[in-house]
Amino acid sequence: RPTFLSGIQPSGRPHLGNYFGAIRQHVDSLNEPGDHFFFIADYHALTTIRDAASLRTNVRDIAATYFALGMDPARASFFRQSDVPEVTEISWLLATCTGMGLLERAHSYKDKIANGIKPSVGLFTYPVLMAADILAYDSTVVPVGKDQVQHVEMTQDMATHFNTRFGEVFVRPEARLPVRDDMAKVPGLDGQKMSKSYGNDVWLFESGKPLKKAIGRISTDSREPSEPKNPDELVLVDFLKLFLGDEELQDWRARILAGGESAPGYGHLKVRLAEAMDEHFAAPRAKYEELMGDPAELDRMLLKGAEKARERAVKVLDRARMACGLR
Ligand code: AQP
Repeated sequence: RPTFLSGIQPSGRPHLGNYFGAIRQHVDSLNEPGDHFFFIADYHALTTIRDAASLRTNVRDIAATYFALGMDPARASFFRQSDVPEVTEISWLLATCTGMGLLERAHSYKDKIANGIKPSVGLFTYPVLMAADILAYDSTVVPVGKDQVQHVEMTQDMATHFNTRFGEVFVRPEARLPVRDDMAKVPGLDGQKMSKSYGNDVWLFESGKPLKKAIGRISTDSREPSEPKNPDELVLVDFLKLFLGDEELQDWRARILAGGESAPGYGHLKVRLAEAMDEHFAAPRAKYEELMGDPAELDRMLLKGAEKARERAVKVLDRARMACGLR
């Protein structure tokens, strides 16, 4: 019986990349038989959020977003990472078997450094805590976006290192990407990977004027609409692909490619994108707003979700402690 597990950081409001790369897959996976664990990675978020009130608000924001988008607490344990403190102990056990070289190869760490982010030790050891998150529940399927695949592979390595030393304790997980490649790595407004920490993201429930403003920032060039263009080179078309039906998308693509009188300008495409996105999220946005009105209920739902998760993690930690001689 498979165990699905994934997490999301409450490091800001979830963006379109989080939605298409992760949240949607998580909600869809509830239709597959198995056990389902999804969590809000608040320990991880401490590497970037240093303010208690913001962290609490962000956690509720992510919870309301998931519940509004169809996360069903009757079918999944949806919880706060820090409500299962066993993962921090598992993380230590894994750290003692993990070579520095493995962590030094992490792309996400290297990209953040290259983007001028000053690293803490916590940011460096992030993949070890993530491995503990996955291994703590005997997870077998980890639905993530492309940027997280390397971290799941590192988890496999850590599980193997531990098991080789101490016996079969941890179950080896596999990453699962969205079927569509454009959803596995959603571009940001500047064409790079959409990421909260790069400031090129769009909140998935953005609407009205702020949405138009965000979409207005999608990078374009100064070519005239009448000039024929390759639609596959336009970031704007990458965004349209996420929201339009195939027939409409092919029509826009053909008109961009042909150029001339009937070719759409970038402004025209941006208006259509704002409209399609607004409409796509209209119903969950209303639900999200309603849920955000009752923070105590959100907290209660998260605590309830942690019960089953903790039960499972306690067992796995017990196994690991016994295997390495701590008991
Ligand atoms: N651009 C993206 N396209 C597809 N999937 C994405 N994910 C993130 N960005 C994209 C997926 O979202 C899930 C949760 O991500 P996270 O918030 O835990 O961490 P992250 O990957 O580090 O997301 P960000 O926005 O890039 O956050 P920062 O800037 O704080 O690091 C993961 O499954 C991820 O693959």
